[in-house]
Amino acid sequence: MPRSIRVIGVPMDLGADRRGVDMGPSAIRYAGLADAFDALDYGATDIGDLDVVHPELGDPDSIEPSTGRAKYLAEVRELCVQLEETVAETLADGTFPLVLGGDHSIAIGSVRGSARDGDIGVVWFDAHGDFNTPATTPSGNVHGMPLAALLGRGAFSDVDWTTAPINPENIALVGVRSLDASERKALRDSDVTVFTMSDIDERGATAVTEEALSIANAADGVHVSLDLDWLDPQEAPGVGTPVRGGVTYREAHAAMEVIADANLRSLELVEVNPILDQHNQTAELAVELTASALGKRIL
Ligand code: NNH
Ligand code: MN
Ligand code: MN
Ligand code: MN
Repeated sequence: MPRSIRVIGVPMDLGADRRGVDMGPSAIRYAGLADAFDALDYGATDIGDLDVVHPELGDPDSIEPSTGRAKYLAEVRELCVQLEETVAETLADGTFPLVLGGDHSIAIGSVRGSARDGDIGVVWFDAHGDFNTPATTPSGNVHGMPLAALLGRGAFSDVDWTTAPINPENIALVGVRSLDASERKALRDSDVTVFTMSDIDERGATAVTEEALSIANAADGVHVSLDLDWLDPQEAPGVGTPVRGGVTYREAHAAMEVIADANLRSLELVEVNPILDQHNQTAELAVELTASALGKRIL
């Protein structure tokens, strides 16, 4: 990957019910992101935050999908178009996009941007499947749907997210432990590979991440999308939808050290919610895991 990083903040909370995740980019910066780059010998430029409309100014139902519901779809889509542009431009300039969320709906923009001029795969670290569609979602929250949107599933074709920028055979989900019933069925019927927490229990975080990377290995590299709720809530309490039984601190670092050896094209960290956090520990963890993914070693 290039030795120069561009940090892109996305203070988005329209895709999730819990307000506060819009402060994620600020909390991650405050936790010492810039210093982490210095220690790694990376050049980094922070371009600040993209513009996200406030929930009070948007209309959750301005777009009614042909089937089901997706709250703030118009606003999420507009932001994702902006983010897609920014990520594609960052890559075209020969720099590495590091996207700070915000809720996970922003991955629609980051992945589309990363895939625009390249053939890429995706490794998605998450407690959840993020594979709902407007028809199957129990919540109406787009942050539970980005993978489905990226594959043009369900009513997402209504808003031109039709052409799949990525191949389901090049997508691996890692750390899953919470699936809604119809989401589970859709995943089982898809070509997406799912590594559950049981796989990590049995084979270890390193082996599972290596296999996930071999699945996501495409000609132009891998996009890694890291939802902090992938970790156990004891390590990462500052997330909107915590699920017990996640990876430990050490397992998370071990997985990121495997990522560091891969052909990494773009990276995003999402769902850090400072309002629900304890002393910014989840944001600090996000910084540490970023450093590990970018090559930081103990010795
Ligand atoms: N599956 C639930 C939904 O679709 C929760 C999704 N929440 C997440 N996903 N944080 O990563 O609403
Ligand atoms: Mn806000
Ligand atoms: Mn997610
Ligand atoms: Mn999640």
